[in-house]
Amino acid sequence: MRFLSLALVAMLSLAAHPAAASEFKIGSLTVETPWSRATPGKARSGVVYLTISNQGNAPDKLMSISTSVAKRAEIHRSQMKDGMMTMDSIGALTLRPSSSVLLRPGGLHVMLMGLLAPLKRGGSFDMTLKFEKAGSLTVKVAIEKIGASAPTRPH
Ligand SMILES: [Cu+2]
Repeated sequence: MRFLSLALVAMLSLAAHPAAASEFKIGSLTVETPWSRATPGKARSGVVYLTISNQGNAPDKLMSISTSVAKRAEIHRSQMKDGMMTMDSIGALTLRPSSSVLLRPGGLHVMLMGLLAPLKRGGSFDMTLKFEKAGSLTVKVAIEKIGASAPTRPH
């Protein structure tokens, strides 16, 4: 009986693990829940969303992004202009002290340009964020289904 309950606890913790929200830290910065969308066969671009929090008391900047799944990665901002959704590359992203920046559908996002292979649902890839002060941080990006509007959340 004791063995059985221990086995059950082990199984439950294994099951809970992949659903845990992903979090990556460097210095006073935390990157939460990086996620992307699966892409159809011939797509040349992809998108990544995440949240960056700066718990420190000095500003930092996200300077550049790189990943082995695409030739280039840029920070973009989507916005409505004259009734049309447009997006612009914004260069570096300022991270104010004691605040969070959300990259999410309809707003800021990381644009992957020149995808080298389709992004497959359920998979993941590494992406490296280079910050002006904190340095480089590699995060694991989870790939959700095509057209997903939010990451899969643990229940
Ligand atoms: Cu874009």
